[in-house]
Amino acid sequence: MKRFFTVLSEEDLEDWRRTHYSSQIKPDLNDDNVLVMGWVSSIRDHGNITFIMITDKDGEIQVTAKLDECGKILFDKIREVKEHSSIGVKGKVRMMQNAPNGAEVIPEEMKIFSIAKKVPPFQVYSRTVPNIDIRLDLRAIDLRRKVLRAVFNIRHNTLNAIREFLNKEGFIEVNTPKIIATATEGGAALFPIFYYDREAFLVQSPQLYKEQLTMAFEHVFEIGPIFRAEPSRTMRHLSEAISIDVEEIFVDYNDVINLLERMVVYIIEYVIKNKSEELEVLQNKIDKPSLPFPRYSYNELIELLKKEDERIEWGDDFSTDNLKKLGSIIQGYYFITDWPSISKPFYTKPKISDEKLCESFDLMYGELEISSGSSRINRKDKLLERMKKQGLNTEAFDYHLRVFDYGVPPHAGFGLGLERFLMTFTGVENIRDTTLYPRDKDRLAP
Ligand code: AMO
Repeated sequence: MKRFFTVLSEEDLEDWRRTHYSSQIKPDLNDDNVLVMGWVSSIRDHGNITFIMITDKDGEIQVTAKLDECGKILFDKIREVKEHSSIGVKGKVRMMQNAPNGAEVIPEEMKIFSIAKKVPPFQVYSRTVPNIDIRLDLRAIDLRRKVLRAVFNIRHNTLNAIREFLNKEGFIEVNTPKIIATATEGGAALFPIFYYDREAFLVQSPQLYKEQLTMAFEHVFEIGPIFRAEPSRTMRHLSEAISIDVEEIFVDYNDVINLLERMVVYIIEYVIKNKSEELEVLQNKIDKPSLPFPRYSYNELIELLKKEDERIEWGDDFSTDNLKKLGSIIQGYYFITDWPSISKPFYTKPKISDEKLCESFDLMYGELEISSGSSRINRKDKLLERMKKQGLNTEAFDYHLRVFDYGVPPHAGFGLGLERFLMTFTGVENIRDTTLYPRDKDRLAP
């Protein structure tokens, strides 16, 4: 049979409006007229029958065009459509066991809103694509891949769970400045920026603001960006990450450890309940972790690592090799508590029984640190003393220190890195795939 190549033209939306999403195209709609829209994720041409998969936010719709059913003009037009094009199809639903949700659409009219003019340098159907930079260069298209849509749907669900959990616990959500005057997290480098005629910085952590806000609101949380000038490219560092910051009063680090582990379990239960399909796409079976998570003191782990012939001295932070070793011995979520005072930022409260140690913790998942927190110093003289010990210019912190003249209550809190936390239950190995548009030393666009 002679095939005429249609020159496709792009059409306007006009009065076309979607009547159903893919999730609604089911056998119970058999024979109903529908109008579906989305992007073309695959085309299979078998001569007299062509299958087009339209993908929308919920999933896929199979459109089955047969020459003898839809007529030559429409049939030829359908055969010319390219993957990724944005289209709308009017037609009738027909039961079809092998189609997604057990039903397909028999086309009667089609509009091509936008034609894809290029073939992307990766397949949307493949689970993994070798070079992440090729994907990141065309991230909006990369995000059309099923695995990544599953990851970001789970991310959305995780944020809902966090808000629901903290609401129930009596926390209020706040937003604090992202342009700041001074550093808070000693080791991590700052990004300087121009602020009118002065130098300012992008925030490393909402630490000091969340502490101050507990004076009026008692229990606060923030979900917001933190910026860290990380010199090296690793699978677990971003220059811009999202931190879940929590702070509350009249509690110490043990109380927030309990809160954090309950929150982790709440989120995982929530995701298992609401996002089972997405977890299946990721081929990631997760079990609800049991409470309480194991707790190890820093001193205990130093002993353990020394027994394993690891290079580490008391007072050191764990090196990448040390963490790998720990991860091979301890799986799942666990806490490392009571760190040396010198290894934690100035606001961390030393232990009353032994000032060399502080009331602090990290939440780990194997070798990955996902959160840290502590009891905070709430007395001005102690805070000044510790700042001086750490060689900080106390005058630069005047805006913060003056608050301590007005009775700051005992308080404690933590920061949980959202992207790293997501890695622990999505099975994603590179942190760049738990953030939409990752930033690192070499990447500033898209
Ligand atoms: P910390 O500096 O340990 O603590 O950061 C808290 C958590 O944030 C995440 N995180 C990062 N994630 C990706 N890329 C990065 N470059 C990066 N840096 C940090 C980690 C980390 O555990 N103010 C304290 C928190 C507190 O005590 O409340 C703080 O910022 O998951």
